[in-house]
Amino acid sequence: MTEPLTIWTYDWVPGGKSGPRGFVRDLRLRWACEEADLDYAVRSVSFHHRGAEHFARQPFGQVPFLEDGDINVFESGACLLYLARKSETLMPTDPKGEAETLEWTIAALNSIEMVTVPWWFIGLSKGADNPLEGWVLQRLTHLEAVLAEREWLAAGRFTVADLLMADVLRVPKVKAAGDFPALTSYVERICARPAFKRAHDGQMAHFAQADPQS
Ligand SMILES: N[C@@H](CCC(=O)N[C@@H](CS)C(=O)NCC(=O)O)C(=O)O
Repeated sequence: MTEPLTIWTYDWVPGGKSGPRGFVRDLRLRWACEEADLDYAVRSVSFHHRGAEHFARQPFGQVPFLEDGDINVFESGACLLYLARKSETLMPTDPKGEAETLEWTIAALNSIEMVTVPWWFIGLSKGADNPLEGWVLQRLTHLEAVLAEREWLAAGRFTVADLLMADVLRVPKVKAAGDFPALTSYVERICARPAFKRAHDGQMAHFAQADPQS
């Protein structure tokens, strides 16, 4: 019998309005498995005490990471592409469809999230102007033009690139960055998929069961 895939995340993260629950990146992997009907288990590393074993699997002490038998993968984007090779639901196998999926998956990470994460982080300090504001708005404007013209990023249908891009764009601060109707309806559409809800519910339940009982 083959072992199910194991998605590793923290045992607990803070909840509430400003906590990261519902946005921890293990959700991307859960979502991909749900879309592709891949069997998976979820296991935890300590949020408070990140030990040598954790760093041996994720060199930055972050989550998620993925275990598939004796194969270990870190970086959510790499994990998604690894999973995508197991199911055409996530990535077509024809060269053109695959190339489009790869380019938009990397674009989500390297052209959008690479800008939105530092912008969001700087914004937390509530200083006057955020020096990355213009850069974020420029990237979102360009993406808006793409998504005003089509329903999906790659291959004319849902792929792992949409999963990742929607996950990057659904962060509340990013959603509120400006008036981007095509991006808004794209995120709503992609996140309305039942697989997203199952993944989200799964993550919320995982962290809630570790809350101290009052
Ligand atoms: N580039 C990494 C980023 C991972 C990341 O930021 N993980 C967060 C949780 S979503 C984390 O572990 N944060 C704690 C930390 O950075 O120490 C990926 O996509 O996997």
